[in-house]
Formats: sequence, structure tokens, C-alpha cells
Amino acid sequence: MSSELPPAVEGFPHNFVWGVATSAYQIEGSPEADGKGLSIWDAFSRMPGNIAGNHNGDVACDHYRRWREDVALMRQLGVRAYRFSIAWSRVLPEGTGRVNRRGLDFYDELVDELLSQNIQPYATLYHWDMPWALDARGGWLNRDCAGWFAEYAEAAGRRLADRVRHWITLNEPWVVADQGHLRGALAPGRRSKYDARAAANNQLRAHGAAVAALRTAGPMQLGVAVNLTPQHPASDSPADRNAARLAHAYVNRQFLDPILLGRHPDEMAELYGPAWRPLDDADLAAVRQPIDFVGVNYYLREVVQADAAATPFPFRTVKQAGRPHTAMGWEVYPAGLTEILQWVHREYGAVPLYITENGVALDDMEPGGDLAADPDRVAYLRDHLESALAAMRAGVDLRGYFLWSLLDNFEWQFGYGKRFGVVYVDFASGRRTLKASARWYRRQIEQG
Ligand code: IFM
Repeated sequence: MSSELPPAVEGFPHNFVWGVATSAYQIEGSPEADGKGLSIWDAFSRMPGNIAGNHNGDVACDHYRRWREDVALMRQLGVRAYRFSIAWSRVLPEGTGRVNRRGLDFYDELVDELLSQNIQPYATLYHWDMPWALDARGGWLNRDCAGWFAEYAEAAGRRLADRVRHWITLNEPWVVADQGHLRGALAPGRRSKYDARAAANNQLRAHGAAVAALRTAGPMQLGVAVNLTPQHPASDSPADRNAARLAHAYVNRQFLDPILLGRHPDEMAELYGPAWRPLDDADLAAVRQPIDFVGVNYYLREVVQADAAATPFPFRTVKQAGRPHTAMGWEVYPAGLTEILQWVHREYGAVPLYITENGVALDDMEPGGDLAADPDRVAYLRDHLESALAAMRAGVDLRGYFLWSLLDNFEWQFGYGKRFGVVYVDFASGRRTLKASARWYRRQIEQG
């Protein structure tokens, strides 16, 4: 461990869960290996123009073949937990019906290897890669998808729940609804408020159905991972404050209110207008299953300004000139993590929380540069851990932190151009190199 690394953030409890996170499509590659069915991401990324550089996840980090090496890297980092996602179409190539034993074998062996290295597996069931066969049946627009998802959850649980104690149903359902069904930036590339609403409702129903299905598979901790982003008004004007209230309901409350409180935020009707379709009471009751934790994915804050002419909503975000931004164009705003954790704690009661994602894409890994030097990432991580600690000191029941991400990987519509990893990946050769942030994170885990 080199001594020039900044010190760890001290004060976390000894049982705090230190982890790293990834997702299937972003790292695995091998889209058709061992009987896997294609997913909407295989289809979407093969359509020219959808992804920067026309990249796709066919190889990605080649994790499907190099996973032992990746577990060894985790071991080197000293992490105690690994959050990964299961590719639905490896388990059920057609999305429902026939279970593909070889697809499950992959995760089965991964879990065994993790446990043998003393790393607890945290499995996410859905990180955006719906089986393509189900898209042909309407995907998230089809009410039946709650049943499809429960069937998949049950199949995964049957095989893995004896060893996987922590399960996350959906990752960032807001992104799926907004970016995948309203703005068309992500798979399946739909662009309609009606579709976005249906996708939101049916994901909520799928979450409830999967929780109910998994509860029967054995004792386990079940949760959901949501992206939360503080929405601050650009000014004190009533119009901007109202815009920030609407944006907050849209981004932060749209999924948590139904899941934890069994109701929709009042603002939804105003936001969706004629496309507004609430779930009925029976559906809301099924969505509001008791869960054991909420996962918070935190990256940035947004500053919101009223704009009556803007579509699809009457507000827009305003870039904060002079403030630091990441390679994604996201404002670096560590205090927002304390704010949002405290907000969840206040708003929804004492539900245990995990930070299921936090990390940063930087441009300092360009060819010719020092692959291993990423001081800005270390600073970002330190500042956000300080913020997490501040929330805990203020009474938030925060149980763990999963750094996004273990590896540089396929960053969706941006292809391989945005590097979030604490491990550098040379995508031509697959070679992995630890960045300074990886060495620092090891120190953090040891001393923090
Ligand atoms: O890479 C993504 C991840 O898949 C979901 N949360 C945000 C990350 C960074 O954009």
C-alpha cells in the first residue's frame, strides 16, 4: 500500500458492509453462451446510432469467462460484499417457461467462489436487461410482466437463495421508465408518456410480485435499489420552488411512495397529465410488501428551473457553472448524499438503507496517461463517505456502501467511453489494472 494515498474516512461501525457493484450486461459479454437468450440490450445496442461509437456489450469486460479473476480482484480490494445482477435471459432464455440450467450454473459457481473468499453476494434481479422474447410480448407495458418477473425470481431463488441472503428486485426503475420508455435513450427505446406510465406501474407490480415469490424461498433480506437525486430550486421564486417540488416527486418519490407507503404522490397526476394511470388499491396493496432495506444509488444533485415551454415536463435542469462536474456532466455534490439519506429516513421511517451505488466517471484514463492514477476519484469517494458518515451520525440506519464500479465497463448509451471503475480495463485485451482508487478503497475498508 503506497503511503501517498489519502487517509481513510474513519468512524464506520465494524459491521458496516463494504462492497463493490456491477451489472450483468455492463460486464459479462458472451450474450449467447450456454443457452442464453438475447435481451433488449443485445437488440438495442446492435441498432446503429443508439450507442456512442456503435459499441455493444458482446464482449464488455468478458466477465462471463474471466469471473474468477474478478473475484480475485475483489479479494485484493478486501471487499466484504459484491452486488451483481443476474441476467434474466440466462436463466429463462424466453423470459418465461423453460429454465436454462447452464445459465444458473454460472451464478451458482460465482456465488460459491464469492463465499469461499468471504465475500457476501448481493443479487439484483433486474438491471435493465429484459429478455428480448418478452419485449415482443410488450415488455414492461404488458400487465403480465409482474407474473413473468415473479416466475424468474422464483427460479433464481430456488437455485441460489440457500446462499444468497440479500436480494434486490429492481435497479433504478425510474431510469427504466424515464430513459427507456419516455425519452428513448435506453432500451427498449420507447418515447411516450403513456408507455412510461405503464412501465412504471408494471415495474412496481413486478417488484411486489417478486418479493412475495422470494419470501417463500427461505429467510432473506429483500430490497429495491432506487436512484435518488436531490432536486434544488434554481431560485427562491414560487415557480422554481414548485418546479423543484414536481421534479422531486417525479425522480425521488415516484417509486418509493408506492413501495413503502402504498400510494402515489399527488404530483403524478399533474406530471403525467392525460397519460396518468394510477394503480388501483389492490395493486397498490400488492406493491407494498414489507421489505428489509432500501438501496440508494447516489451520484449528483440537480438544480431545477420552471419552464412552461419545456417538454415533457414544465421544468428543466440548469448546469451549475463553476462547480465541479464528472465526465458524465454530473455535478459533484457530496452534501446531497447526506441530504437524500436523511430525507429517506424522515419520509419513510426507520427502514435500513444501503448505498447500493456511488462512484464517478472521469476522463483521466486516456491513452498515454497513467492508468493507475485517479486522485479525483479518491477525492470523490472520500467526500461521499464523509457525507454518508454524517447521515449516520444524524441517525440514519445505513448498513453498507457499494462502490460503482469494480471495473470500467459498458456505460449504456455512452458505450465504453465513460470509465467508472476502480479497476482499469483495457477493452482490447481485457487486461485489468488496479487504479489508485482501488488501493485507497482497500485502505478505507481496513481502517474505516
Ligand atoms: O452504470 C450505471 C448503472 O448501470 C446504474 N446506475 C448508474 C450507473 C452510472 O451511470
